Amino acid sequence: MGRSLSNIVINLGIRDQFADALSQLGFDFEVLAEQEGDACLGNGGLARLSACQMDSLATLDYPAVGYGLRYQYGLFRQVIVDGFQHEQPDYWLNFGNPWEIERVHITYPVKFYGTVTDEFLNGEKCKVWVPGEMVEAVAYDNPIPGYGTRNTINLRLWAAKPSDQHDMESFNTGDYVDAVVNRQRAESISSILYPDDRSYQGKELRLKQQYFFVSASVQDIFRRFKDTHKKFDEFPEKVALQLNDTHPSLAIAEVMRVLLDEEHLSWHRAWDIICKIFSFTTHTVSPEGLEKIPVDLLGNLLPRHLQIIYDINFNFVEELKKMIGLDYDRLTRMSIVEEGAVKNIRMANLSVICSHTVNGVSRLHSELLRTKLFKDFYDLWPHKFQYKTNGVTQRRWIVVSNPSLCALISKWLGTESWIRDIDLLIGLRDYATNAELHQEWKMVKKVNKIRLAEYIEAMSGLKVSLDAMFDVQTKRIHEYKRQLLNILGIIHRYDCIKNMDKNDRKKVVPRVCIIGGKAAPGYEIAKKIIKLCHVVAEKINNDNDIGDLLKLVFIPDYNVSVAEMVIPGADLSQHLSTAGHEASGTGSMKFLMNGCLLLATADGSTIEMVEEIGQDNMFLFGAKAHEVVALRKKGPTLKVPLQFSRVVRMIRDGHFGFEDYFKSLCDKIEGTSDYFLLGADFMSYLEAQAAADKAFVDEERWTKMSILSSAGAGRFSSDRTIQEYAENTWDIQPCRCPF
Ligand code: OAK
Repeated sequence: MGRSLSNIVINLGIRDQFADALSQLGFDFEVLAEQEGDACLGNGGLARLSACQMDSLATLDYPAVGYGLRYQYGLFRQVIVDGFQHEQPDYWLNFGNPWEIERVHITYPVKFYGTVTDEFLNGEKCKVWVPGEMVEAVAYDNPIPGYGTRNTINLRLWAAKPSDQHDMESFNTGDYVDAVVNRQRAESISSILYPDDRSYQGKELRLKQQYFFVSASVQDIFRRFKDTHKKFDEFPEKVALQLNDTHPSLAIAEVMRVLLDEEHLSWHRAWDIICKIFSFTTHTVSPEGLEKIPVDLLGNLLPRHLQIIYDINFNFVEELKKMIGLDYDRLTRMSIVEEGAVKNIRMANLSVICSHTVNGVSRLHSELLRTKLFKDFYDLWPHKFQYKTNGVTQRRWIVVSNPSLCALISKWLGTESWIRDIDLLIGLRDYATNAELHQEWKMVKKVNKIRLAEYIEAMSGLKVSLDAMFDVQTKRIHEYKRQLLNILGIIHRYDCIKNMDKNDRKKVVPRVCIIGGKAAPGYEIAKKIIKLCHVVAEKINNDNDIGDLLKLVFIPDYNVSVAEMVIPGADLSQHLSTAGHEASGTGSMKFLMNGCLLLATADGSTIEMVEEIGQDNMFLFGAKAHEVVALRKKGPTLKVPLQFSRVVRMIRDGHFGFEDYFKSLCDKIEGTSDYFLLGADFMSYLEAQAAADKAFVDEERWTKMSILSSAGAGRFSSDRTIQEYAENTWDIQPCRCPF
């Protein structure tokens, strides 16, 4: 979520009154707002997408509730020591959280472990789960006010507390110390966010977190429904559950369990409800990214849920056999249960089978889902598959974070309505060549560059030139996002400048290259990329011969509030994922809205950006998604450019020191190991960079491209995404506040 103060007072329409009131008390609003810490309750794109979507749901008056975990420790704080990433705990609740309302009376018991027995109720056989452990989920509400509406929705986060019944036995048997330790174990469920956004380690605590979150939320949903409704037949009309990736997909088994074992519906009726209420969005491209839960782990922690999942799978496979016959390969692929040395539950298969709609997050992503990841399912149920290209909220990413641009856009469009109706941004196109707008547009960029330059100096002591192109790549560090390609490009640029004579140097476009992002604590290669960035920066920034022609800065601890400052100050932003690997990407949308030019591969949502703003207004490069497989097949016969081999050699030869440490990194991108095709895309990348340089020196052209970038950003508002979900997936109407 990042910070809340500015966002909240702006959405409530009381920012100026609030600032006045503060100034009467002797405080400056801007200064005060900067004091707020970030709520970092997620890892990256997936979580921030939800935050944007909550803002849109509230603004568009949809009756929605967001559920999540109230982690005591959010995402680690990244500290850089000698160029190496270190992780420190983010104890964000240390000074309290003024935005949350603790609902002491809204608590639910959450059960774990134990056994399942068969019992008879009114002559009917039923299952009874006798749990081995119980904890209490306490609700903390975080209000999300919409913009220009009185509608405020709720983000309900659950914290784990020991239940009064928790291990009472140990107290009774006099094992006092053990009993207290066990109570602490309960609190540990919501204590920490797993900082690795993609690898599933089959850890019990993670599974406990997922079920804790799901169980409390499902109980809350049933309680609310039952407050006003008697018959479960109405449930699908009133409830739509959106699975944001597979992380909450245990909800399927949980709803089924409640309907069967607690509400005593027949399997047939319960299953009918399940199929009508769930929809699933996947946010990943690679099969390895799909979550699997070891059967042993699940069976031990949630024995009844495992039974239910097996039953769902049995029915599904039987139906499937009727449809496709005994095609065992396909049956094996589509089964929810993965056989093998370790038996697993495939949460994605469960989600696809039980959801009425499966969404991808960009058009390309959806195509990859239909033709690769979920091909078998698409062939069976083509009608389930849709896509909703992601979007971000212009309230946070322009109005809050770039007030000067916000004022400028409103002035030229003659209205503030674009803040709720983003399509109006297109009106800026009419002034794309207007000299007066150009002047003002450049002024706004300059103000934001000054703010960013001051931050860089305060943080690193490095003074950067405002005349230089501010070239930014900020996102989680991943091999597929290819921060390494950026660094290799920077080394190449450095090497070229070093070999230039005085005259040629005069033609070099000065650059300040900014890289930022966190690496998962156990992701060694990603950590090496961070260190490489630092050693290269050290060399370049201290080379007096280079001066302002090139600077490299690593911005530590990239989070929402850092992004709010970095994005408006960027001239160019880089989105370098190997085509076919970024499901959507949302950072690019924030840069685009802020009039920052994009240098990018044709991947995820970038492809749709080209359609909106035109290829001439972006710097596209690299292999296309359909070419990537063929390039990989070429393997050892693939020729890499000399320039590429040269920069890798510079690292290997110790030009930047630490050559032993970087050996494994270099090995990963040379020869047949270059899975993400840095070598194959290198020349095309350098050409795109040269095109960016050429455009930058033509100020008029650059400014026009920048205006057209903002003007074309309308499609990438989360308002559009949410509207599409409301209409095509959830079938819900806005619900306006009557007063
Ligand atoms: C994280 C863990 C598991 C699966 C997916 C993710 C994730 O962060 N995915 C990201 O989701 C964003 C929002 O849809 C997309 O923009 C990114 O491309 C995608 O990598």
